[in-house]
Amino acid sequence: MNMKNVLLSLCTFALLLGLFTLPAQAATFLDDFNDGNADGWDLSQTEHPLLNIGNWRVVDGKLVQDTGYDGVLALLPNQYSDQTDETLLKVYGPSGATGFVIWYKDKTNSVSVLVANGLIGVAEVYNNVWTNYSFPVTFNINEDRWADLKVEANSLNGEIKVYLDGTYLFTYNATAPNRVGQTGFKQGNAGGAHDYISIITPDPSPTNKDQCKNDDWKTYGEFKNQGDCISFVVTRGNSSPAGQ
Ligand SMILES: [Ca+2]
Repeated sequence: MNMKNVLLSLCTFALLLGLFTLPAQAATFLDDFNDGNADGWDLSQTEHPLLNIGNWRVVDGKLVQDTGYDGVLALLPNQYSDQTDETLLKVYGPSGATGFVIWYKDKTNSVSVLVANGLIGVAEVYNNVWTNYSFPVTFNINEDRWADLKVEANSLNGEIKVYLDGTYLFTYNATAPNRVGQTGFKQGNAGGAHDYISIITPDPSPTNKDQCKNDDWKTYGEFKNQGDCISFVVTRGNSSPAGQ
């Protein structure tokens, strides 16, 4: 065995033992539907008790749905916790609503942020108990315009920050403990269209002090020491990592 192979073997052995801990990286998912299909999406889910799954299809590089039913879903298969989601959407008149569903566990556990005529509605569902919140916005459904909706969801403290066309509007404080699940679109009434979606997931953050111990704080790539990591956890994310 020559030296190169020895080194390679040592590296492989070290990797197997988990001696090398690489910082977790932020990731981005993007679909602009310009390939003409919705491959990878689950278009068979709905919150509607009559199980109307809608009529999702890609038209001219946009994902559209307009059956007139409520709680029609288009879901991605991955599980997300912390996330920044952005989409360019159009709401269909005279009654449509469309936007994001996040932390979707099943039809009795999720949070959704939908744009409708003159408002953005948040619905938090925990074990089939609904909490609804409505924020008024200047959005006339009859203007037939496209709008950029962005949602920043913090799974540690439950804060969901909502932006429309690049302007911060409000923060909804989720209280339900379920803060991980699928992400996708949710529509009601006349439905609407989505030109693209992007989902940015940040470096995962620790949620338990034990995740900071035994040098595990190093794996997050954002703390200067174990104490910094623990401080982040006990303040539920309000104490930013010292490295940022
Ligand atoms: Ca598109």
